Amino acid sequence: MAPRKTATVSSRKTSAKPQSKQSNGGAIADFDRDTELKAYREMLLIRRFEEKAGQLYGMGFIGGFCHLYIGQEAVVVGMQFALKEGDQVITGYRDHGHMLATGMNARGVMAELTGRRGGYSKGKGGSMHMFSKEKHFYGGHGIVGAQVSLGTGLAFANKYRGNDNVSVAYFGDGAANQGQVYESFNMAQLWKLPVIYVIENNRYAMGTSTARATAQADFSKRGASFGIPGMQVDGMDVRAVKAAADEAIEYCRSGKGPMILEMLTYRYRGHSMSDPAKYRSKDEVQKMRSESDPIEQVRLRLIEKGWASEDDLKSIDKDVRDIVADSADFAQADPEPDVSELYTDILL
Ligand SMILES: Cc1ncc(C[n+]2csc(CCOP(=O)(O)OP(=O)(O)O)c2C)c(N)n1
Ligand SMILES: [Mg+2]
Repeated sequence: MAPRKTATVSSRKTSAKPQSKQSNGGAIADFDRDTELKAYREMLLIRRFEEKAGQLYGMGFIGGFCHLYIGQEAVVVGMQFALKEGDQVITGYRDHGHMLATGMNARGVMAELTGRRGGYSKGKGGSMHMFSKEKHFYGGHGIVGAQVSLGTGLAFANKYRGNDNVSVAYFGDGAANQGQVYESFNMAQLWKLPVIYVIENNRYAMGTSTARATAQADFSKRGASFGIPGMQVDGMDVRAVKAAADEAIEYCRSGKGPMILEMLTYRYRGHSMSDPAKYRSKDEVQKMRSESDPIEQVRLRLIEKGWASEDDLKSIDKDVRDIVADSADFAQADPEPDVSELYTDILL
């Protein structure tokens, strides 16, 4: 079946965006039909979930900060495809996608956003503070860069215990300029810790572009003085992410130490829900959406290869929308925590 006329995303190996390059030889994982469908479903779940969270925020159901991940879905889904049970994930405040990708359920995440009992932190944490030991998700951190040293600590624990788990510490281009990142790099390389540093370079730290804030804009080289290898990856192509993740995980799991993966990606929405977005043009955002969208790339391949019909994809979209609608209903109906919970789950 021919691709839809409105779609302009190319299904070539790499997307057409200007910063798109990959230094691991541009490796692209070979996805079979089931894997493409899984990637489509999982990225779509994150996208629809985030759209709904944005709506609920606008309606006043979600308070405080809320940072949406829309546009960056291929990074976390591609990485997660390469991990095994027991590997840990930690990230910053733009974290809902990471939670869903690790398998945390939509109800628990949405109910946490609305501050309800059924939320992952019993309604007491909110968007930036959710955890799941069961799914090996260690947060959700509002302090820029904090997760880098904590993620390094997770790797230290793995090494100390002698298991073969790796930890993945996600952080942004802005966080990459933070001092504790380099203290962590030093220790990780010194002790050959199994940690993958995933720098999600979405080109902006709040309203500041990397061009204005970054002396070394090739973030894959940020570990060079410690001897930590890095790769620059097309973070809009889930197959490129998976290929790079496979390489990094093999390297880390075999005891060689940390690795950096710089994911070239883009966020479509503002930094947070209260961002007037005056630092970039609408055209820039539109160009990324129409030329490099990670979900549209998969959709086109599925159609072009005859692996799915428009109806098949509509039915996936319906399933996903149902999950998200159910989570939103739950998140509005579930009660808020009881006042007696004010003094539980805290360190005194
Ligand atoms: C230590 C610290 N400094 C400043 C802030 C305010 N702040 C929140 S997000 C952010 C930008 C970080 O950008 P980046 O690391 O690129 O991540 P992105 O938001 O693009 O995902 C800043 C400066 C903070 N939360 N913590
Ligand atoms: Mg950024």
